[in-house]
Amino acid sequence: MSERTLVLVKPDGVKRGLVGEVVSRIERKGLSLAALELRTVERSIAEEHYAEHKEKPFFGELLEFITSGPVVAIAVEGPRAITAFRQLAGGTDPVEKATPGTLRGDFALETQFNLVHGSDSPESAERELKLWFPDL
Ligand code: IDP
Repeated sequence: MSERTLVLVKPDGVKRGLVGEVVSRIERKGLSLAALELRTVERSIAEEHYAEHKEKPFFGELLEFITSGPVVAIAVEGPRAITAFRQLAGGTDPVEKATPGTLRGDFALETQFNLVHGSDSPESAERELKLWFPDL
């Protein structure tokens, strides 16, 4: 059974030229791309995207960061795509939680600048895909 998940290459990943690396790992895993777009995020979309973190102390910085430059938004499709991409990404803290071999484990050092986003559940995936790709 196929499912879809929302992946973002965050502004740090785009600035560092790591879009190809992220897309390559998604494709090598066997997942496919249902939609892909380079986009600078409006603040309102960023706020909705990260609504669950509204009360967190890092919310302000997170919004500044995610709107600081273009991101690449990707609708990724395949069997267990949500979990499959979370495994490719690695844990949120790229040093303590993400292991080498994962995107964050291989390419990131700071929790905020952790390169990629991936939806964390079927409910989040549905909500986030509607927000980023309403016509998909
Ligand atoms: P996830 O991206 O692995 O699902 P979440 O806990 O949903 O992790 O956090 C969303 C994003 O917020 C993280 O990817 C990271 O960029 C940022 N973030 C999370 N925790 C912190 C923190 O303690 N300080 C700064 N930024 C954080």
